[in-house]
Amino acid sequence: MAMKLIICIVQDVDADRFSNALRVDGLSSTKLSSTGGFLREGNTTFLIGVAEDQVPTVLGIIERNCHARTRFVFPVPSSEFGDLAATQPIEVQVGGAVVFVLDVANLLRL
Ligand code: 2BA
Repeated sequence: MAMKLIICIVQDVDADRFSNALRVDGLSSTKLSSTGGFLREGNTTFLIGVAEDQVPTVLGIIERNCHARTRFVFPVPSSEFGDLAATQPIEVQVGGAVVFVLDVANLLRL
């Protein structure tokens, strides 16, 4: 059976519940501390190696445990002296999760 690597970026607030839910279903994962390039805030990246037929299971666990949230952020002013228009907060929807599913050539334990 082909293997897949699921790279999944979630909000920190969802990370523990998500990690526990994976473990309950007997799925291995590695949790990395990461930082979003846009918000420049901490988020959590999971590496999850699974057989291809387990991918839907993982996607279901993500959907049940990782929720979208709205954030309001102040954009960086466009000039040194700022710009009144740029002081208005903008609404940003974060998550539930950003998920990449990659083919795995080999899984080796050496
Ligand atoms: P951040 O880069 O901090 O982005 C947080 C949220 O800000 C994003 O939520 C998106 O709604 C918004 N956003 C990002 N770039 C934007 C821009 N140029 N203009 C306006 N709004 C923007 P999500 O899409 O749910 O992404 C959550 C986190 O997932 C991201 O945090 C980043 O760490 C990661 N991510 C998202 N897309 C990615 C990608 N294509 N490659 C690698 N990491 C990604």
